[in-house]
Amino acid sequence: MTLEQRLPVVVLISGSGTNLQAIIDRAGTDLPIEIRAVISNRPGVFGLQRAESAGIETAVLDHKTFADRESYDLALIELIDSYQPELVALAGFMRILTPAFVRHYAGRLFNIHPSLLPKYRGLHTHQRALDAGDSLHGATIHFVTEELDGGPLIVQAQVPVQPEDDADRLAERVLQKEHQIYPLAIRWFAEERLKLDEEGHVKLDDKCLQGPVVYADHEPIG
Ligand code: NHR
Ligand code: GAR
Repeated sequence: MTLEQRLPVVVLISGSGTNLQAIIDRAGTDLPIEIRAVISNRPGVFGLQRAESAGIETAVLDHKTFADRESYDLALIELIDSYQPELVALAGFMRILTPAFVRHYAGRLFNIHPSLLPKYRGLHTHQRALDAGDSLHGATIHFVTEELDGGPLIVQAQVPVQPEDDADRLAERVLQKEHQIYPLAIRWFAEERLKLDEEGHVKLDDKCLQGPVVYADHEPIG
């Protein structure tokens, strides 16, 4: 894909949408994507305003108005597919997705998770890293599979833990790195350099990754 031939993307959010903002900003420069829609499961979140300000279509599909996860996810699939995306990016999306949903978007569903996976799947990752006394923390972009936060890893950014850190301070520095690695992984995918093969191996430039691409704290990302 070139800047003239943009990859259609749908972004799913639940909150503030700073990762969404980073993607929007880069789509205005070096990221060959077209954000077709931003969808939130929570009404009224700030990320929806960010999308509107950028002239991007928004939709809310409130999980509270559905009887169960299966019917919610079926409606979500229908909504997403109406925009015909080639990539669906979870950016602070806080609902666990059903196997049927994940299978439908196999190989074209990304998530950003605020830990150095496979450490700390699930929630409250910053506090858990602090409680464990870790000296390194960070964030990971991965392909989503049925296994929660267990899908194939693409890229990680490391963030050293500082002695004075609490969960909020640490989260803030991790978030800055998230804003760098998410557009990077999306760019690789849009440029068709990044793929998930049939066996579930991540390929970058036709080479099988043995683990995620890792950016240490002092390295420029990209
Ligand atoms: N779905 C699948 N199948 N696989 C993954 O890897 C997923 C996923 C859905 C979301 C993001 C994930 C994260 O990066 C993600 C990865 C929400 C929860 C959660 O427990 C856990 C992990 C993630 C997102 N959600 C609660 C639920 O009952 C609701 C919590 C809330 O609303 O605040 O869905 O961390
Ligand atoms: C980010 O730190 C993201 O990694 C995390 O939520 C934050 C969303 O921030 N995601 C999860 O915890 C997924 N369960 P944002 O809305 O400002 O992008």
